[in-house]
Amino acid sequence: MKKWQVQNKSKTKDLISLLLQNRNIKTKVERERFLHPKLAEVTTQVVKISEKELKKALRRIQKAIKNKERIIIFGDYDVDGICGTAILWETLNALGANVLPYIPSRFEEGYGLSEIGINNLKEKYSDCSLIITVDNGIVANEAVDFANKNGMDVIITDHHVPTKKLPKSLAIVHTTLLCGTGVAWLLAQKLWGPVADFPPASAHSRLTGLRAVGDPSIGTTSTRNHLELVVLATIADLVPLTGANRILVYYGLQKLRATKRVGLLALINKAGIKKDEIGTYEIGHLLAPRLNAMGRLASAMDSLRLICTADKKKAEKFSELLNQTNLERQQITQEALVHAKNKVTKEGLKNLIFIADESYQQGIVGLVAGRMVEEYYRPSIIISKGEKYSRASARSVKGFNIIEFLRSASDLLVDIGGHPMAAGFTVENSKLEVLEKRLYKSAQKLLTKEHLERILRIDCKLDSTLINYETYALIQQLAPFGMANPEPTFLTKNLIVQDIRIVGKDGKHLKLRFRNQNSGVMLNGIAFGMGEDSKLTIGDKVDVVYTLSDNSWGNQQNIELKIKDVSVS
Ligand SMILES: [Mn+2]
Repeated sequence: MKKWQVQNKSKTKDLISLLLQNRNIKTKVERERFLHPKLAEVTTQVVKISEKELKKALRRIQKAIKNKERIIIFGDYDVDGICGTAILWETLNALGANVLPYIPSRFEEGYGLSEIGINNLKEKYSDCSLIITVDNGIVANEAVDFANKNGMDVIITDHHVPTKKLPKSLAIVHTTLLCGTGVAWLLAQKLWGPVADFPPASAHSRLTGLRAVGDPSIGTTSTRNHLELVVLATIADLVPLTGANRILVYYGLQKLRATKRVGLLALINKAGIKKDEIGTYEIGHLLAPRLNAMGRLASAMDSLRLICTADKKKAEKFSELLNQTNLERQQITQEALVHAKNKVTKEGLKNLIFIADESYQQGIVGLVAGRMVEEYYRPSIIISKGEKYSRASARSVKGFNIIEFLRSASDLLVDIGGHPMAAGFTVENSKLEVLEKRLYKSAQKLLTKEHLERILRIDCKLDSTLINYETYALIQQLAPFGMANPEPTFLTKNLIVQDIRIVGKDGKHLKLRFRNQNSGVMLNGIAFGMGEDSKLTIGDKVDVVYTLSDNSWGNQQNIELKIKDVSVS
Protein backbone atom coordinates (compact mmCIF):
# COMPACT_ATOMS: atom_id res chain seq x y z
CA MET A 1 0.00 0.00 0.00
CA LYS A 2 1.31 3.41 -0.95
CA LYS A 3 1.13 6.34 1.39
CA TRP A 4 -0.98 9.15 -0.08
CA GLN A 5 0.33 12.67 0.21
CA VAL A 6 -1.89 15.56 -0.87
CA GLN A 7 0.53 18.36 -1.74
CA ASN A 8 -1.82 21.31 -1.82
CA LYS A 9 -4.71 21.61 0.57
CA SER A 10 -5.58 25.26 -0.09
CA LYS A 11 -8.95 25.94 -1.61
CA THR A 12 -7.91 28.20 -4.48
CA LYS A 13 -10.39 28.26 -7.31
CA ASP A 14 -7.65 28.61 -9.89
CA LEU A 15 -6.55 25.07 -10.61
CA ILE A 16 -3.64 26.12 -12.85
CA SER A 17 -2.14 28.34 -10.12
CA LEU A 18 -2.38 25.51 -7.66
CA LEU A 19 -0.73 23.01 -10.00
CA LEU A 20 2.02 25.51 -10.84
CA GLN A 21 2.64 26.11 -7.12
CA ASN A 22 3.10 22.37 -6.66
CA ARG A 23 5.71 22.52 -9.43
CA ASN A 24 7.53 25.38 -7.72
CA ILE A 25 6.42 27.99 -10.27
CA LYS A 26 5.51 30.99 -8.17
CA THR A 27 6.30 34.42 -9.60
CA LYS A 28 4.55 36.02 -12.57
CA VAL A 29 7.71 35.76 -14.68
CA GLU A 30 8.17 32.08 -13.86
CA ARG A 31 4.54 31.43 -14.72
CA GLU A 32 4.80 33.25 -18.06
CA ARG A 33 7.99 31.33 -18.94
CA PHE A 34 6.37 28.03 -18.07
CA LEU A 35 3.12 28.56 -19.93
CA HIS A 36 4.65 30.30 -22.97
CA PRO A 37 8.15 28.89 -23.50
CA LYS A 38 10.48 30.74 -25.87
CA LEU A 39 13.18 28.90 -27.78
CA ALA A 40 15.37 32.01 -27.87
CA GLU A 41 15.73 31.65 -24.10
CA VAL A 42 17.82 28.49 -24.47
CA THR A 43 21.30 29.96 -24.64
CA THR A 44 24.78 28.95 -23.56
CA GLN A 45 24.63 31.69 -20.90
CA VAL A 46 21.36 30.42 -19.43
CA VAL A 47 22.71 26.88 -19.05
CA LYS A 48 26.05 28.20 -17.77
CA ILE A 49 28.35 26.87 -20.47
CA SER A 50 31.72 28.60 -20.19
CA GLU A 51 32.07 31.19 -23.00
CA LYS A 52 35.83 30.91 -22.82
CA GLU A 53 35.80 27.15 -23.35
CA LEU A 54 33.18 27.49 -26.07
CA LYS A 55 35.32 30.00 -27.95
CA LYS A 56 38.35 27.70 -27.75
CA ALA A 57 36.26 24.81 -29.07
CA LEU A 58 34.82 26.84 -31.95
CA ARG A 59 38.21 28.17 -33.00
CA ARG A 60 39.74 24.68 -33.02
CA ILE A 61 36.82 23.19 -34.99
CA GLN A 62 36.88 25.98 -37.55
CA LYS A 63 40.60 25.46 -38.03
CA ALA A 64 39.99 21.72 -38.54
CA ILE A 65 37.32 22.44 -41.15
CA LYS A 66 39.58 24.83 -43.00
CA ASN A 67 42.54 22.44 -43.02
CA LYS A 68 40.40 19.42 -43.93
CA GLU A 69 41.57 17.62 -40.80
CA ARG A 70 39.89 14.34 -39.95
CA ILE A 71 37.43 14.95 -37.10
CA ILE A 72 35.83 12.10 -35.11
CA ILE A 73 32.62 12.59 -33.13
CA PHE A 74 32.95 10.15 -30.23
CA GLY A 75 29.47 9.49 -28.79
CA ASP A 76 27.98 7.32 -26.05
CA TYR A 77 25.94 4.25 -27.07
CA ASP A 78 22.59 5.37 -25.65
CA VAL A 79 19.92 7.59 -27.23
CA ASP A 80 21.50 10.73 -25.77
CA GLY A 81 24.91 9.88 -27.22
CA ILE A 82 23.54 8.81 -30.59
CA CYS A 83 21.32 11.87 -31.13
CA GLY A 84 24.06 14.31 -30.13
CA THR A 85 26.52 12.54 -32.42
CA ALA A 86 24.04 12.80 -35.30
CA ILE A 87 23.64 16.54 -34.72
CA LEU A 88 27.35 17.34 -34.67
CA TRP A 89 28.15 14.98 -37.52
CA GLU A 90 25.44 16.39 -39.78
CA THR A 91 26.32 19.96 -38.87
CA LEU A 92 30.05 19.60 -39.46
CA ASN A 93 29.45 17.61 -42.61
CA ALA A 94 27.21 20.31 -44.02
CA LEU A 95 29.85 22.87 -43.15
CA GLY A 96 32.31 20.95 -45.33
CA ALA A 97 34.30 19.22 -42.59
CA ASN A 98 36.05 15.87 -42.98
CA VAL A 99 34.07 14.25 -40.16
CA LEU A 100 32.93 10.77 -39.11
CA PRO A 101 31.04 9.38 -36.12
CA TYR A 102 32.42 6.77 -33.72
CA ILE A 103 30.33 4.95 -31.11
CA PRO A 104 32.30 2.48 -28.96
CA SER A 105 31.17 -1.08 -28.36
CA ARG A 106 29.84 -1.66 -24.84
CA PHE A 107 31.32 -5.15 -24.86
CA GLU A 108 34.73 -4.58 -26.38
CA GLU A 109 35.55 -1.00 -25.45
CA GLY A 110 33.27 -0.21 -22.54
CA TYR A 111 31.75 3.11 -21.56
CA GLY A 112 33.09 6.46 -22.77
CA LEU A 113 36.39 7.64 -24.20
CA SER A 114 39.01 4.97 -23.45
CA GLU A 115 42.51 3.97 -24.51
CA ILE A 116 41.19 0.89 -26.26
CA GLY A 117 38.57 2.98 -28.08
CA ILE A 118 41.19 5.49 -29.19
CA ASN A 119 43.44 2.67 -30.40
CA ASN A 120 40.59 1.18 -32.40
CA LEU A 121 39.60 4.44 -34.01
CA LYS A 122 43.25 5.20 -34.80
CA GLU A 123 43.52 1.90 -36.58
CA LYS A 124 40.53 2.80 -38.74
CA TYR A 125 41.25 6.50 -39.21
CA SER A 126 44.98 7.00 -38.77
CA ASP A 127 44.69 10.65 -39.92
CA CYS A 128 42.35 11.68 -37.10
CA SER A 129 43.65 14.78 -35.34
CA LEU A 130 40.56 16.01 -33.50
CA ILE A 131 38.11 14.09 -31.32
CA ILE A 132 34.87 15.72 -30.14
CA THR A 133 33.11 13.70 -27.44
CA VAL A 134 29.33 13.69 -26.99
CA ASP A 135 27.60 12.74 -23.74
CA ASN A 136 30.86 11.40 -22.27
CA GLY A 137 34.44 12.40 -21.52
CA ILE A 138 34.19 14.63 -18.44
CA VAL A 139 35.93 11.99 -16.26
CA ALA A 140 38.09 10.48 -19.04
CA ASN A 141 41.31 12.11 -17.77
CA GLU A 142 43.61 9.24 -18.69
CA ALA A 143 42.07 8.64 -22.11
CA VAL A 144 42.44 12.35 -22.96
CA ASP A 145 46.14 12.22 -22.02
CA PHE A 146 46.48 9.12 -24.20
CA ALA A 147 44.82 10.85 -27.17
CA ASN A 148 47.07 13.88 -26.77
CA LYS A 149 50.14 11.65 -26.70
CA ASN A 150 48.95 10.14 -29.96
CA GLY A 151 48.68 13.49 -31.69
CA MET A 152 44.95 14.06 -31.27
CA ASP A 153 43.29 17.08 -29.72
CA VAL A 154 40.13 16.43 -27.69
CA ILE A 155 37.12 18.69 -27.25
CA ILE A 156 34.78 17.40 -24.58
CA THR A 157 31.03 18.01 -24.73
CA ASP A 158 29.26 16.36 -21.80
CA HIS A 159 26.68 16.77 -19.03
CA HIS A 160 27.81 14.19 -16.45
CA VAL A 161 28.96 15.28 -13.01
CA PRO A 162 32.68 16.17 -13.10
CA THR A 163 35.20 15.21 -10.44
CA LYS A 164 37.58 17.78 -8.93
CA LYS A 165 40.31 17.06 -11.45
CA LEU A 166 39.21 17.90 -15.00
CA PRO A 167 40.72 16.17 -18.03
CA LYS A 168 43.46 18.08 -19.88
CA SER A 169 41.49 18.49 -23.08
CA LEU A 170 41.67 21.39 -25.51
CA ALA A 171 38.25 22.64 -24.42
CA ILE A 172 35.36 21.50 -22.21
CA VAL A 173 31.84 22.44 -23.31
CA HIS A 174 29.88 21.31 -20.29
CA THR A 175 26.76 21.86 -18.21
CA THR A 176 24.66 19.57 -16.02
CA LEU A 177 21.54 21.57 -16.91
CA LEU A 178 20.92 19.81 -20.25
CA CYS A 179 21.28 16.29 -21.59
CA GLY A 180 24.38 15.52 -23.67
CA THR A 181 22.49 16.10 -26.91
CA GLY A 182 21.33 19.49 -25.64
CA VAL A 183 24.98 20.47 -25.17
CA ALA A 184 25.86 19.21 -28.66
CA TRP A 185 22.89 21.11 -30.12
CA LEU A 186 24.03 24.39 -28.59
CA LEU A 187 27.54 23.86 -29.94
CA ALA A 188 26.09 23.06 -33.38
CA GLN A 189 24.07 26.27 -33.31
CA LYS A 190 27.22 28.25 -32.62
CA LEU A 191 28.97 26.45 -35.49
CA TRP A 192 26.18 27.36 -37.90
CA GLY A 193 26.49 30.93 -36.76
CA PRO A 194 24.91 33.44 -39.12
CA VAL A 195 24.66 30.88 -41.96
CA ALA A 196 22.03 28.95 -40.04
CA ASP A 197 19.25 30.32 -42.20
CA PHE A 198 20.86 29.65 -45.56
CA PRO A 199 21.17 26.32 -47.33
CA PRO A 200 24.77 25.10 -47.33
CA ALA A 201 26.60 23.91 -50.40
CA SER A 202 25.56 20.32 -50.86
CA ALA A 203 27.94 18.14 -48.96
CA HIS A 204 27.73 14.40 -48.83
CA SER A 205 29.10 12.02 -46.29
CA ARG A 206 31.71 9.70 -47.60
CA LEU A 207 30.06 6.76 -45.93
CA THR A 208 27.85 4.89 -48.34
CA GLY A 209 24.32 4.79 -47.17
CA LEU A 210 24.99 7.41 -44.57
CA ARG A 211 24.10 10.50 -46.52
CA ALA A 212 23.70 12.93 -43.72
CA VAL A 213 23.06 15.94 -45.86
CA GLY A 214 21.17 14.53 -48.78
CA ASP A 215 18.25 16.55 -47.57
CA PRO A 216 18.58 20.08 -48.92
CA SER A 217 16.28 21.40 -46.19
CA ILE A 218 18.92 20.63 -43.64
CA GLY A 219 20.61 23.99 -43.98
CA THR A 220 17.53 26.16 -44.09
CA THR A 221 16.07 24.81 -40.91
CA SER A 222 18.98 22.82 -39.63
CA THR A 223 18.96 23.97 -36.07
CA ARG A 224 15.24 23.47 -35.82
CA ASN A 225 15.31 20.08 -37.55
CA HIS A 226 17.80 18.96 -34.98
CA LEU A 227 15.34 19.76 -32.22
CA GLU A 228 13.54 16.51 -33.09
CA LEU A 229 16.70 14.70 -31.95
CA VAL A 230 17.08 16.89 -28.86
CA VAL A 231 13.60 15.91 -27.66
CA LEU A 232 14.30 12.19 -28.11
CA ALA A 233 17.46 12.47 -26.01
CA THR A 234 16.04 14.77 -23.34
CA ILE A 235 13.17 12.36 -22.62
CA ALA A 236 15.28 9.20 -22.94
CA ASP A 237 17.95 10.53 -20.55
CA LEU A 238 15.33 11.27 -17.85
CA VAL A 239 16.50 14.85 -17.22
CA PRO A 240 14.01 17.08 -15.37
CA LEU A 241 11.65 18.90 -17.74
CA THR A 242 12.24 22.30 -16.19
CA GLY A 243 14.04 25.40 -17.46
CA ALA A 244 15.83 24.97 -20.79
CA ASN A 245 14.95 21.27 -21.03
CA ARG A 246 11.25 22.02 -20.92
CA ILE A 247 11.59 24.58 -23.72
CA LEU A 248 13.55 22.15 -25.88
CA VAL A 249 10.98 19.41 -25.31
CA TYR A 250 8.08 21.78 -25.99
CA TYR A 251 9.44 22.77 -29.42
CA GLY A 252 11.16 19.47 -30.12
CA LEU A 253 7.88 17.57 -29.91
CA GLN A 254 6.37 19.79 -32.60
CA LYS A 255 9.37 19.13 -34.82
CA LEU A 256 9.32 15.40 -34.18
CA ARG A 257 5.63 15.20 -35.11
CA ALA A 258 6.55 16.77 -38.47
CA THR A 259 9.81 14.91 -38.99
CA LYS A 260 10.93 14.10 -42.53
CA ARG A 261 13.71 11.76 -41.45
CA VAL A 262 12.85 8.54 -43.22
CA GLY A 263 14.49 6.43 -40.51
CA LEU A 264 12.47 7.94 -37.69
CA LEU A 265 9.31 7.71 -39.81
CA ALA A 266 9.92 3.99 -40.37
CA LEU A 267 10.59 3.47 -36.66
CA ILE A 268 7.49 5.43 -35.63
CA ASN A 269 5.48 3.26 -38.00
CA LYS A 270 7.01 0.02 -36.64
CA ALA A 271 6.22 1.11 -33.10
CA GLY A 272 2.56 1.56 -34.06
CA ILE A 273 2.50 5.24 -33.19
CA LYS A 274 0.55 7.94 -35.01
CA LYS A 275 3.11 10.56 -35.96
CA ASP A 276 1.06 13.57 -34.90
CA GLU A 277 0.26 12.02 -31.53
CA ILE A 278 3.86 11.58 -30.37
CA GLY A 279 4.30 12.74 -26.80
CA THR A 280 6.73 12.14 -23.97
CA TYR A 281 5.13 8.74 -23.26
CA GLU A 282 5.62 7.54 -26.84
CA ILE A 283 9.27 8.62 -26.78
CA GLY A 284 10.05 7.18 -23.35
CA HIS A 285 8.23 3.86 -23.73
CA LEU A 286 8.19 3.11 -27.47
CA LEU A 287 10.91 4.95 -29.41
CA ALA A 288 13.80 5.27 -26.95
CA PRO A 289 13.79 1.56 -25.97
CA ARG A 290 14.11 0.59 -29.65
CA LEU A 291 16.96 3.06 -30.24
CA ASN A 292 18.68 1.91 -27.02
CA ALA A 293 18.32 -1.79 -27.75
CA MET A 294 21.16 -1.75 -30.31
CA GLY A 295 23.73 -0.44 -27.83
CA ARG A 296 22.54 -2.91 -25.18
CA LEU A 297 22.81 -6.06 -27.31
CA ALA A 298 24.70 -5.25 -30.51
CA SER A 299 26.03 -2.05 -32.08
CA ALA A 300 24.63 1.43 -31.46
CA MET A 301 26.04 2.51 -34.84
CA ASP A 302 22.95 0.98 -36.46
CA SER A 303 20.67 3.28 -34.45
CA LEU A 304 22.77 6.21 -35.63
CA ARG A 305 22.47 4.95 -39.20
CA LEU A 306 18.70 4.77 -38.84
CA ILE A 307 18.51 8.37 -37.66
CA CYS A 308 20.77 9.78 -40.37
CA THR A 309 19.89 7.80 -43.47
CA ALA A 310 18.11 9.45 -46.40
CA ASP A 311 17.47 6.10 -48.08
CA LYS A 312 13.97 4.67 -47.60
CA LYS A 313 15.03 1.07 -48.12
CA LYS A 314 17.77 1.38 -45.52
CA ALA A 315 15.34 3.11 -43.18
CA GLU A 316 13.05 0.11 -43.48
CA LYS A 317 15.89 -2.34 -42.94
CA PHE A 318 17.27 -0.55 -39.87
CA SER A 319 13.85 -0.03 -38.29
CA GLU A 320 13.19 -3.76 -38.65
CA LEU A 321 16.57 -4.52 -37.06
CA LEU A 322 15.88 -2.16 -34.14
CA ASN A 323 12.45 -3.65 -33.65
CA GLN A 324 13.75 -7.23 -33.61
CA THR A 325 16.63 -6.36 -31.31
CA ASN A 326 14.21 -4.64 -28.96
CA LEU A 327 12.01 -7.75 -28.83
CA GLU A 328 15.07 -9.78 -27.98
CA ARG A 329 16.04 -7.22 -25.35
CA GLN A 330 12.56 -7.48 -23.81
CA GLN A 331 12.80 -11.25 -23.61
CA ILE A 332 16.28 -11.24 -22.09
CA THR A 333 15.24 -8.60 -19.56
CA GLN A 334 12.13 -10.59 -18.65
CA GLU A 335 14.12 -13.80 -18.12
CA ALA A 336 16.63 -12.04 -15.89
CA LEU A 337 13.81 -10.34 -13.98
CA VAL A 338 12.02 -13.64 -13.29
CA HIS A 339 15.33 -15.12 -12.14
CA ALA A 340 16.02 -12.18 -9.81
CA LYS A 341 12.51 -12.19 -8.37
CA ASN A 342 12.75 -15.93 -7.66
CA LYS A 343 15.93 -15.31 -5.80
CA VAL A 344 14.23 -12.72 -3.60
CA THR A 345 11.31 -15.09 -2.96
CA LYS A 346 13.69 -17.88 -2.00
CA GLU A 347 16.06 -15.85 0.17
CA GLY A 348 13.64 -13.32 1.61
CA LEU A 349 13.43 -9.57 1.06
CA LYS A 350 16.11 -7.50 2.77
CA ASN A 351 16.55 -3.71 2.86
CA LEU A 352 18.83 -3.87 -0.16
CA ILE A 353 18.67 -6.09 -3.23
CA PHE A 354 22.07 -7.41 -4.37
CA ILE A 355 22.02 -10.15 -6.99
CA ALA A 356 24.88 -11.34 -9.21
CA ASP A 357 24.54 -13.99 -11.89
CA GLU A 358 26.41 -15.25 -14.97
CA SER A 359 23.17 -15.38 -16.96
CA TYR A 360 22.51 -11.62 -16.73
CA GLN A 361 23.75 -9.72 -19.78
CA GLN A 362 25.67 -6.48 -19.29
CA GLY A 363 23.37 -4.43 -21.46
CA ILE A 364 20.21 -5.09 -19.45
CA VAL A 365 21.25 -5.09 -15.76
CA GLY A 366 20.19 -1.45 -15.43
CA LEU A 367 16.72 -2.24 -16.72
CA VAL A 368 16.37 -5.20 -14.33
CA ALA A 369 17.54 -3.07 -11.39
CA GLY A 370 14.90 -0.47 -12.29
CA ARG A 371 12.17 -3.10 -12.42
CA MET A 372 13.25 -4.56 -9.07
CA VAL A 373 12.90 -1.11 -7.47
CA GLU A 374 9.39 -0.85 -8.95
CA GLU A 375 8.49 -4.30 -7.64
CA TYR A 376 10.00 -4.21 -4.13
CA TYR A 377 10.81 -0.56 -3.54
CA ARG A 378 14.34 -1.32 -2.31
CA PRO A 379 17.66 0.04 -3.65
CA SER A 380 18.66 -2.64 -6.17
CA ILE A 381 22.04 -3.73 -7.46
CA ILE A 382 21.99 -6.19 -10.35
CA ILE A 383 25.28 -7.65 -11.49
CA SER A 384 26.35 -9.34 -14.70
CA LYS A 385 29.02 -11.79 -13.63
CA GLY A 386 31.83 -12.11 -16.17
CA GLU A 387 34.89 -14.32 -16.31
CA LYS A 388 37.10 -12.25 -14.05
CA TYR A 389 35.23 -8.98 -13.67
CA SER A 390 31.56 -8.23 -13.11
CA ARG A 391 29.57 -5.21 -14.22
CA ALA A 392 26.84 -3.88 -12.01
CA SER A 393 24.00 -1.43 -12.32
CA ALA A 394 22.26 0.12 -9.34
CA ARG A 395 18.96 1.99 -9.02
CA SER A 396 17.75 3.74 -5.90
CA VAL A 397 14.63 4.87 -4.08
CA LYS A 398 13.85 8.54 -3.47
CA GLY A 399 16.08 10.16 -0.86
CA PHE A 400 18.77 7.47 -0.79
CA ASN A 401 21.96 8.55 -2.57
CA ILE A 402 23.19 5.37 -4.22
CA ILE A 403 26.40 6.79 -5.72
CA GLU A 404 27.51 8.03 -2.30
CA PHE A 405 26.53 4.70 -0.76
CA LEU A 406 28.55 2.73 -3.33
CA ARG A 407 31.54 5.08 -3.16
CA SER A 408 31.85 4.16 0.51
CA ALA A 409 33.02 0.77 -0.81
CA SER A 410 35.13 2.11 -3.66
CA ASP A 411 38.23 0.40 -2.22
CA LEU A 412 36.64 -2.85 -3.40
CA LEU A 413 35.68 -1.57 -6.87
CA VAL A 414 37.57 -1.18 -10.15
CA ASP A 415 35.58 1.85 -11.24
CA ILE A 416 32.33 3.59 -10.39
CA GLY A 417 30.22 6.41 -11.80
CA GLY A 418 26.72 7.78 -11.86
CA HIS A 419 24.10 9.89 -10.12
CA PRO A 420 22.20 9.82 -6.79
CA MET A 421 19.41 7.65 -8.26
CA ALA A 422 21.38 5.48 -10.71
CA ALA A 423 24.96 4.26 -10.84
CA GLY A 424 27.20 1.61 -12.36
CA PHE A 425 30.41 -0.08 -11.30
CA THR A 426 32.93 -2.78 -12.17
CA VAL A 427 34.14 -5.24 -9.54
CA GLU A 428 36.54 -8.18 -9.55
CA ASN A 429 34.66 -11.47 -9.02
CA SER A 430 36.89 -12.42 -6.10
CA LYS A 431 35.65 -9.35 -4.21
CA LEU A 432 31.92 -9.85 -4.80
CA GLU A 433 31.28 -11.67 -1.54
CA VAL A 434 33.04 -9.12 0.66
CA LEU A 435 31.29 -6.31 -1.19
CA GLU A 436 27.88 -7.87 -0.70
CA LYS A 437 28.45 -8.30 3.04
CA ARG A 438 29.75 -4.76 3.45
CA LEU A 439 26.87 -3.19 1.52
CA TYR A 440 24.18 -5.16 3.38
CA LYS A 441 25.67 -4.14 6.68
CA SER A 442 25.89 -0.51 5.73
CA ALA A 443 22.37 -0.50 4.22
CA GLN A 444 21.08 -1.93 7.49
CA LYS A 445 22.40 1.17 9.22
CA LEU A 446 21.58 3.84 6.64
CA LEU A 447 18.18 2.89 5.25
CA THR A 448 15.27 4.14 7.33
CA LYS A 449 11.62 3.13 7.32
CA GLU A 450 10.84 6.41 5.52
CA HIS A 451 13.21 5.55 2.66
CA LEU A 452 11.41 2.28 2.01
CA GLU A 453 7.87 3.66 2.03
CA ARG A 454 6.24 4.33 -1.34
CA ILE A 455 4.63 7.74 -1.52
CA LEU A 456 1.90 8.62 -3.97
CA ARG A 457 2.01 12.37 -4.52
CA ILE A 458 -1.37 13.95 -5.17
CA ASP A 459 -1.73 17.52 -6.46
CA CYS A 460 -5.08 18.21 -4.81
CA LYS A 461 -8.60 16.97 -4.18
CA LEU A 462 -10.95 17.38 -7.11
CA ASP A 463 -14.71 17.56 -6.88
CA SER A 464 -16.32 14.95 -9.11
CA THR A 465 -18.34 17.64 -10.89
CA LEU A 466 -15.02 19.04 -12.17
CA ILE A 467 -13.99 15.76 -13.75
CA ASN A 468 -14.77 16.77 -17.31
CA TYR A 469 -13.29 17.66 -20.66
CA GLU A 470 -12.87 21.35 -19.74
CA THR A 471 -10.62 20.47 -16.82
CA TYR A 472 -8.66 18.07 -19.00
CA ALA A 473 -8.15 20.74 -21.67
CA LEU A 474 -7.16 23.29 -19.02
CA ILE A 475 -4.38 21.18 -17.52
CA GLN A 476 -2.93 20.46 -20.96
CA GLN A 477 -1.42 23.96 -20.69
CA LEU A 478 1.14 22.40 -18.36
CA ALA A 479 2.21 19.72 -20.87
CA PRO A 480 4.60 18.21 -21.88
CA PHE A 481 4.64 16.07 -18.76
CA GLY A 482 7.53 13.96 -17.56
CA MET A 483 10.38 14.10 -15.06
CA ALA A 484 9.88 16.95 -12.51
CA ASN A 485 6.61 17.89 -14.21
CA PRO A 486 4.33 14.91 -13.60
CA GLU A 487 0.83 14.68 -14.99
CA PRO A 488 -1.56 16.37 -12.52
CA THR A 489 -2.79 13.75 -10.06
CA PHE A 490 -6.09 14.14 -8.22
CA LEU A 491 -8.01 12.60 -5.35
CA THR A 492 -11.80 12.26 -5.35
CA LYS A 493 -13.52 10.79 -2.31
CA ASN A 494 -16.70 8.84 -1.71
CA LEU A 495 -17.45 7.43 -5.13
CA ILE A 496 -19.67 4.38 -5.39
CA VAL A 497 -18.39 1.45 -7.46
CA GLN A 498 -21.11 0.83 -10.01
CA ASP A 499 -19.47 -1.73 -12.29
CA ILE A 500 -16.24 -3.77 -12.43
CA ARG A 501 -14.88 -5.55 -15.48
CA ILE A 502 -11.60 -7.45 -15.79
CA VAL A 503 -9.90 -6.64 -19.11
CA GLY A 504 -6.64 -7.18 -21.01
CA LYS A 505 -4.81 -10.39 -21.67
CA ASP A 506 -4.28 -12.43 -18.49
CA GLY A 507 -6.96 -10.25 -16.86
CA LYS A 508 -4.39 -7.77 -15.64
CA HIS A 509 -6.46 -4.58 -15.79
CA LEU A 510 -9.75 -3.33 -14.38
CA LYS A 511 -12.40 -1.23 -16.06
CA LEU A 512 -14.44 0.54 -13.42
CA ARG A 513 -17.54 2.67 -13.37
CA PHE A 514 -18.26 5.01 -10.47
CA ARG A 515 -21.23 7.11 -9.37
CA ASN A 516 -21.15 10.21 -7.26
CA GLN A 517 -23.64 9.76 -4.43
CA ASN A 518 -24.86 13.34 -4.35
CA SER A 519 -24.64 14.59 -7.91
CA GLY A 520 -25.34 11.28 -9.61
CA VAL A 521 -22.44 11.96 -12.00
CA MET A 522 -21.16 8.75 -13.63
CA LEU A 523 -17.43 8.26 -14.26
CA ASN A 524 -15.39 5.70 -16.18
CA GLY A 525 -11.97 4.58 -15.05
CA ILE A 526 -9.23 2.20 -16.03
CA ALA A 527 -6.85 0.67 -13.49
CA PHE A 528 -3.80 -0.81 -15.19
CA GLY A 529 -2.21 -3.77 -13.44
CA MET A 530 -4.86 -3.89 -10.68
CA GLY A 531 -6.87 -6.82 -12.04
CA GLU A 532 -5.06 -9.56 -10.21
CA ASP A 533 -5.40 -8.71 -6.55
CA SER A 534 -8.32 -6.33 -6.44
CA LYS A 535 -10.72 -6.78 -3.55
CA LEU A 536 -13.26 -4.26 -4.85
CA THR A 537 -16.92 -5.20 -5.08
CA ILE A 538 -19.90 -3.41 -6.61
CA GLY A 539 -21.49 -1.01 -4.15
CA ASP A 540 -18.23 -0.18 -2.33
CA LYS A 541 -17.70 3.44 -1.37
CA VAL A 542 -14.16 4.37 -2.43
CA ASP A 543 -11.53 7.13 -2.59
CA VAL A 544 -9.76 7.24 -5.94
CA VAL A 545 -6.38 8.73 -6.98
CA TYR A 546 -6.02 9.28 -10.71
CA THR A 547 -4.89 11.33 -13.68
CA LEU A 548 -7.27 12.42 -16.43
CA SER A 549 -7.08 10.95 -19.90
CA ASP A 550 -8.86 11.88 -23.10
CA ASN A 551 -10.98 9.00 -24.33
CA SER A 552 -12.98 10.97 -26.90
CA TRP A 553 -14.09 9.44 -30.15
CA GLY A 554 -15.82 11.17 -33.01
CA ASN A 555 -17.65 14.20 -31.70
CA GLN A 556 -18.12 12.58 -28.32
CA GLN A 557 -15.92 14.21 -25.69
CA ASN A 558 -15.15 11.62 -23.10
CA ILE A 559 -12.87 11.71 -20.08
CA GLU A 560 -11.57 8.61 -18.37
CA LEU A 561 -9.86 8.32 -14.99
CA LYS A 562 -6.47 6.65 -15.21
CA ILE A 563 -6.48 5.16 -11.75
CA LYS A 564 -3.30 5.11 -9.69
CA ASP A 565 -4.77 3.80 -6.46
CA VAL A 566 -8.14 3.02 -4.86
CA SER A 567 -9.04 2.59 -1.23
CA VAL A 568 -12.35 1.72 0.34
CA SER A 569 -13.58 4.80 2.26
MN1 LIG B 1 23.42 11.45 -21.22
